[in-house]
Order: sequence, then C-alpha cells, then structure tokens
Amino acid sequence: MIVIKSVDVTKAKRIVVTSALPYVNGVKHLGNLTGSILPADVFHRFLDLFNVENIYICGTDEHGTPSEVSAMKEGMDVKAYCDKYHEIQKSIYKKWNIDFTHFGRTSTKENEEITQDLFLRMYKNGYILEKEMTIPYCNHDKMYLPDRFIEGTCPYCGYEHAKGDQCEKCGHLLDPEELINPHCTICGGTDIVFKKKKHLFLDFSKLQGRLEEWIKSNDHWPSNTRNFALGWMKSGLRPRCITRNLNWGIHVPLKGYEDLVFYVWFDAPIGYISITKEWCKSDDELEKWWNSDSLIYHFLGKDNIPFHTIFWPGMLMAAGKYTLPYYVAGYEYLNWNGGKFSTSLGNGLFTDEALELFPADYWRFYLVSILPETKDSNFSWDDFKKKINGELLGNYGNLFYRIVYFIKSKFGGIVPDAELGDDERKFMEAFENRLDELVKSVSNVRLRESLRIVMSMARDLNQYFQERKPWASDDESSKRTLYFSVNVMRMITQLLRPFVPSISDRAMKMLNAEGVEWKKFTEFTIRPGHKISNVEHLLEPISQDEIERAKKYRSKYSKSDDKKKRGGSMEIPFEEFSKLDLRVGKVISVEDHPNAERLYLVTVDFGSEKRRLVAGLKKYYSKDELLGKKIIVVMNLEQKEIRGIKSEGMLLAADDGETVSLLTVDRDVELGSKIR
Ligand code: B3M
Ligand code: ZN
Repeated sequence: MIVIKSVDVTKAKRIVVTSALPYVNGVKHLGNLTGSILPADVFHRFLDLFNVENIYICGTDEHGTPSEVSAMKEGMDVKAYCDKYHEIQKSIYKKWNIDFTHFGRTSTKENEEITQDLFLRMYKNGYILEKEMTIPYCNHDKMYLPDRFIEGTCPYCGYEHAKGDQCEKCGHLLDPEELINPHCTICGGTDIVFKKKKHLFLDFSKLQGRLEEWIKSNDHWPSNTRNFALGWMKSGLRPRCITRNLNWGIHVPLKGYEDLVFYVWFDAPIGYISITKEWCKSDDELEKWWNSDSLIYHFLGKDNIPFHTIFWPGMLMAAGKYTLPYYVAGYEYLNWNGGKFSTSLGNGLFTDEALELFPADYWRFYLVSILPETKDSNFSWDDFKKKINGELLGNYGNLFYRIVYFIKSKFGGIVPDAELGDDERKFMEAFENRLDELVKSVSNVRLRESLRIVMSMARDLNQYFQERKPWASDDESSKRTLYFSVNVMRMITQLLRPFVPSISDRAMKMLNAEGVEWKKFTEFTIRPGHKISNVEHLLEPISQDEIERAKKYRSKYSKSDDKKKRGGSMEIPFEEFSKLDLRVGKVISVEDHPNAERLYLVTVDFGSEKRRLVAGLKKYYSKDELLGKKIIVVMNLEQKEIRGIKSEGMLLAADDGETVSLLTVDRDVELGSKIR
C-alpha cells in the first residue's frame, strides 16, 4: 500500500514543472538527461494525462565563464556560440520527445529585467552587502580566474581536484581562497595571486532561521534532498558573493558596480521565471504561474541540490516575490557500465549519440526503469536489452499485437459485441486499485515505481488473456476476451505515454482510438463495431549484434581536450597510444616569445625537417642550457596557437610541481628517430 507523502497531484490546481537548465556549452551526456530532464518530462506528461493545468519549463543556462571559454575555443563570439548550442540542444531534446511547454534561455531581455528587479528588491530589503573580495589572478595567463578555472585541494575532505566554487567530492561550496595548493586550469601553473576587488554579497546569514524552518516544514520532500539541505544548514549560512568580473552576463544595476555582472548561479534559477514570462508574454499570466497558489516542482541532479533547496529559495525570500519551490526532486548519479559517466574520458554516451543507436523510446523506457531516485544506479547494455526485449516488448508490445491481430483475423478488424462476466469485473476491481497506487506513486514523484505499476497492469492483462485462450475458445468467449482486452489495452497504452510517447501514439493510431480524459479513464470507450485501423508490430526486439555494435561505439566527444582530469590516470587502448608520433629532435635556436614573459620559441631540428615550438620553460631553463639538447616531441597533435604563435609540436617534460625536467635520450641516435 503506497501512502502519499506529498499532495495528490490529480487534485492540484496548477503546477509548474522545471528541470535544471543545462549549461549551453556543448551537448549533454545521458547522465545529465536522466537526472533532470527525463523525469521532469515523465512527470509533466502524467499531469497532462491527469488533466492538471501545468507547464514544463526549461532552457539553456548561458552566462558565466564556461560559455566564454568554450566560445573562445571555437573561435566564436559568445552570443553566436550560445545561439548555436541553444539550437543544437533544443533539437536533440525534441528527438527525445521531451515535451517542454517552452525551452528558453537565460540570455534574454526577460531574464535581465527580472534578475535586475529581484536584485533591487533584495537590496531594498537590506540583504545585499558590499565587501572587498580577493579574486585569484593568474600571473601567467594575465587574467582573473573564474571559480571553475582554479583547482586545488578541498579543505573539508582533502579531494585534490576541488574547484574554486565547489568540491565535487563532498559537495561543499567553496571560495577560491580556501583551496589548498591552488593552480590555474588554463595553463596548469601555480603562479596565482589574489587581488582585492569590490563585490556584492547576498547575506544568507540573515535567512538562516527562516530557511531552516521552511526546509523542516517540507517533510514531503524526498529524504535525500531534505537531509542534504538540513545537513547543510547545520554549518550555518554565510554571505555569498553574487557578482563577477566578466563581460558576458547580466550587469548589476547599481551605481559603482556597473562593470560587474551577476554570478551565473544568481540569474540561472531566475531563468525558470523569465522563460515562463517569455512563453506567456503577459504579466497577468506570469502572476498566475509564479505568484499564486501554483505548486513549483524542480527536477535536478544531486550536485544542484543546495542551489535549489537553500540559495534559490533564499533569494526569493530576500526579494519577497514569487512562489517558493514546493517540491525538489534531486537525482543521484547514473553510472555507466560500472564506472562514472565522464565527458572527458569518453565514458558514457551523449544524448545525440544514443539516438544513433536506438530509438528514443527504448532509452526513455530503460532509463526510467533505472532512474537513480534514491541511490546511484548503473546502466548496462545487457540489462538494457533484457528490459526492452523482456518487458517493453515481451510484456506490452507482444500482447498489444496479439489482441489487435485476433480482432483482425477473427472479426475482420471490427471490435465484437460482448457481455462482460465475473472475470472481467474482478479484473477491473484490481485494475482500479492499481490505478490508485499509480496516482500515489506519481504524486510521490516515484517514477520507477510508476513504471513498474503500469507494467504490472500489462502483466495482469497478459495473464487474463492467456487463461481465456481466445484462439481456442468458442465465439462468445473469445468476443468477450477481445472486447475486454482491447479496452484495457487502450488504458494501459495511455498510461505508458509519459514513458514511451511515440510507441503509445502509434499504438493508439493502430487502435484507431482517442485518449480518454482522466475523469472517464476506465470507461470502455472502444465500442462494439469500432474498426481497428491496421495491424503491425509496435516495436522490434534488440538483437545481440546490435548490442555488440553499441558496446563498441566510440563517443565522438571522447577526445575532448578537457584538462579537468589532471593527475588522474586512465586506460588508453594500445592502438590509441601507438597513434602518437613521438620523435627525437635537437634544439637549434631559442628565442623569447614576443607576447609572453614565460614562454620560449624553440626551433627543433628533426633531420628531415625543422619545427618551431612554443614552450613554457623560461622559468626552468636558460637559453644556453637548452641549445643543443636532444629532446622528445609529440609531432602529430593538433597545432595550437599560444599567445598568437603556433606551436608545431609539444615537447615532453616531467613536472613535479616544483621543477620541470626535459625528457631526453641517453645515447646518440639519429635526429627524427621514432619513439615506440
Ligand atoms: N546549469 C548546472 C547544471 O547544468 C546548472 C543548472 C542551473 S539550474 C537553474 O548542472
Ligand atoms: Zn594560468
């Protein structure tokens, strides 16, 4: 027996569903989709099925340095870059059948207006502090380092790759200054100084009591988000800096601070409201959704929990406008074949690539069935095949086919007239109970369980069908079985729509039936005399060949030059290593780089050719020391421009953090010799 902890959603007046706004920079992987967009979509589609007035809002999160840096890498203007990736992401989600009411973005006029308005309200209400801040500055790169471009050891848990704003291991939010042994992730160097700058802070300490009480009152939240939030509150809230020294972002509407923009996490959640505004156009409509008795449901991955349970509601409290979140669903991690999903290591699949392998509905079905709702879960190819062939096809698709097939072959595709008997009445009693359970589990946002309940309905119908043997029974009996089964099949098909919308729509077409509104859901709307439109298999089983092919699929994103994994080791297949062209060359000239204090231009002779490399060796070697040295160079890397000059290779050196030592050969070999 399922007990509803939250509201019965079928009775809710109005609901806003949101999923975390994916960063605009690049295509997302399956883990990202599974932990926010997909469950939000399933939930939203259930609300539609229950005829509850609701909208589903999402969009791209576009401000902040990641966009600036990625745009730079692609040699694009940041606005043009965001336009491009906004469209790319949007078109991928469309292929996944994600039914956003509106998929917007945070770099709009609406977001600027609402963000500035909310900020000014916080300011008037006395929640904004002005403080001097020390900002990391990389002497080597000559730039202020945004939080995510400085890494070091976490002072709380000792994790060595904590970022300037958060430790991904223990989840603590950090200030860059707190990092132990910080280094710059752009150049890898440690020549970082902290410079003083005036910034604005939101004083969360003033909200401690109110927030704590509010979080405690939300005992309908799932225990992971609630406990996480409560645990966080224990260490006490401090003022947090909400501004940054960047150009790309929403400017601070306050005298003396016009050169600053808001921190990306400040304007991102406001995006939920501004994207609604962009969609509904009118202030009255916006009021209706965001300033009334609507219930706001946020769906997000676990690393976003503190932002949605503490900082975002805190911002709304400080501004004194708009409705606080009602529900925060925070998903744990999806692992990939036993390992962590990793963009940079190419472990896992990306949202566009997955669809090259299998149809969206197969993915949706399987991913919901392993949704990491209460703990991490694991994707495996063999399990994927088992669930699709055994459950989606074996339990639903095949039964669907058999029912329409018998109606076609026995009755020419016309639904027969029949009297229902005790079997059917008993079946419907049990079915109604299951429907109640389903409503409760959706209300509790337990979507894995919801899927299990719908599949158990299909299993019951299978059993009924099997027992009544319409293929071997007399006419009256098989009429009854088929009339009954086709109607229950319509119900199950409609209940599956939130999970597998295309399959469900195709099935409804084959039945030549319309969806039935929730109030009348269990009525037998497929009447005797109704004509089935056609009989085809709904879906194909997955073959072992397809699975083998999928296992070998190499993500095109796996080569990404992500430096985040510094120091970590990974396994490279042997063939990958042997692709590197490493050769011995002799340094024949060394000059200063014209635009960089720390770089040399080193000309190297390989016998048959000469190349010029840009190398950060000035601190470690004098020109004389380098001249004549035989060094090892990677010849076939993509050539990179460093401070305006192309480097035609990369020399190899050992680096222990203190000193740098060049790799060389200990015997005389010919210039140009290959290293194997
Ligand atoms: N873009 C982080 C993420 O994609 C961030 C979420 C914003 S939600 C307002 O995980
Ligand atoms: Zn640097």
